[in-house]
Amino acid sequence: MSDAMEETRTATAPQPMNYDVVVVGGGLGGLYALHRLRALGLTVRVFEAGSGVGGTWFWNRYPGARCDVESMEYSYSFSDDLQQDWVWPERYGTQPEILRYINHVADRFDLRRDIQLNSRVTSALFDPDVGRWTLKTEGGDVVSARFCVMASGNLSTPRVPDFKGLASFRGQWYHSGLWPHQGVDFSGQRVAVIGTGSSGVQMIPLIAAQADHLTVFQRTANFSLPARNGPLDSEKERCHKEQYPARRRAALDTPFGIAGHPAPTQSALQATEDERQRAYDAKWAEGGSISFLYAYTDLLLDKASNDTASEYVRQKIRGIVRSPAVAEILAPKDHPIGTKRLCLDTNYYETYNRNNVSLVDVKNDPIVEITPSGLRTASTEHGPFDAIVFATGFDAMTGALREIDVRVQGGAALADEWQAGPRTYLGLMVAGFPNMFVVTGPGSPSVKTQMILAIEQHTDWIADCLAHLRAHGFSRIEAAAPAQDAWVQHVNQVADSTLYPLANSWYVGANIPGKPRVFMPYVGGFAGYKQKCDAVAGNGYEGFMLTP
Ligand code: N01
Repeated sequence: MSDAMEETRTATAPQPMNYDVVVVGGGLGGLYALHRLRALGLTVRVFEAGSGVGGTWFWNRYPGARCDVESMEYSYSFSDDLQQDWVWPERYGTQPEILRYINHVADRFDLRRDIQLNSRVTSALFDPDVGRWTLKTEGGDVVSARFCVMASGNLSTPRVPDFKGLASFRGQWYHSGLWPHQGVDFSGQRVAVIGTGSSGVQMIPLIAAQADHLTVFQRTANFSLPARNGPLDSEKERCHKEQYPARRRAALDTPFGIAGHPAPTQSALQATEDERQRAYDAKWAEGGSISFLYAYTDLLLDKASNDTASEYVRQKIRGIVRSPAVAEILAPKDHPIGTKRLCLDTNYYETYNRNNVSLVDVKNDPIVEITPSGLRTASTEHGPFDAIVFATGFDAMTGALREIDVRVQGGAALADEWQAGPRTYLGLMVAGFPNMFVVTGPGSPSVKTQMILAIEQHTDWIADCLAHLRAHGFSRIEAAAPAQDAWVQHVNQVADSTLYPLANSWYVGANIPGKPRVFMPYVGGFAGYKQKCDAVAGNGYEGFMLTP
């Protein structure tokens, strides 16, 4: 990289505007990237599609939206002052609270002046002759940068299934990830919710409490555990804050990037039935998914072990839901617990005991069309409904990147390169796409960890890498194809050694018709992954090609 990194905008700046780095996305990843890279003296511009910062937490405003990782963990660690000052009122942060926090971060670290809102990036083109990326936005902005950081999110491309007849629906329809900012009042309405993933499970109890009648359309029964949310105990908070730096360091040495859960020491099959019952009872009472999956060493590795935990939760469902027929529909039987994203809820299964809630199993009787007044499954007309809520998820992990026309001049688009599934080196870079970094990309632990920790780890790595390039006079970095091939193979091997591939989950793209079935996140554990990234950097960016 030349010493003379481009100067930022001046009154007479030429078009396109030139930066050292353009960051795509103003969520938790983009904000930290801006903060971290600006501190290196680089000129940075962030483009964000929304009218505010916050990414996921800006868009997902559905009733009951909250984080399923505890708030004391799910927050930035880069500033001790910030983590000491911020007070989380509840064990799990609500969407409004987390969005308030993100806005506070944007103000506190003076980030807004380098963020352009309402600006969806549509293309990114690398010119190998001049070694620069040119990005264009929907609104016609054109910017040029030596480096491009894609912080466009893993769950940021909402997906409404391609149902026939949606345009004919006379009521209102909503998607969990595109929720109206003014909120929705379902009072007195007949509402349909399609989808029972984390979003559906969180919103269903609240919509049921407000609506006249709620009909839930479930394709796959999902395991959900009680969150046991509540006000954050002030003594607990004080202790946590006292040990914050140590706890953050400890989190780096865990598989999920979350501290405070002692590592299990034995297989579920080594315990007696009584011991297992007591262990699962304790986890159920404690609330939280990491703690439950951490009851034994092999719940995500051994089907027989997993069966003990899966059956425990099925029995809980049967104990909570009064109608045996409804309980059986709700009790998941087609995948091991934890292999689809485990949900956390407050009164989810209890909601099916309400008189104003019905459950429709659309596994064997799929939705075939939306009608003007409701919807039709293969066998039955359902409705009338005043509103339909799609809690149908996202084109996960690759959707946002594939929507941007990313390419090197004269070369194939990233979307085409990934036709058969995403390929990255460490989830950080893609061979053939120089100077483009991905924050928590496919092939990294990302969604299988505490996301903010994963974001910080990736961004720190990228920042250190840029500093290294500058210090050593390199202007270009690119993942080498053999290193990428080996990493992709490793990611697959690790996934195949677990139970994860047994589920039709968004981790394998199963929720998107036609999406190649490839296990996208790295499930070898955060700690080992970070060591690998550090070792790669320590060995002069092994597996990357650096050119002056
Ligand atoms: O989406 P999902 P989500 N007909 O894909 C169903 C994070 N998150 O928005 O399982 C009928 O999990 C689909 O059925 P199936 C978290 O990582 C976190 O709920 O594909 N049904 C499924 O039931 C989460 O995992 C929080 O068979 C259809 C549902 O819609 C991720 O975001 C809160 C259908 C989609 O579930 C995504 O969660 C919310 C069709 N044609 C989200 N198509 C926290 O707590 C899809 N479905 C932090």
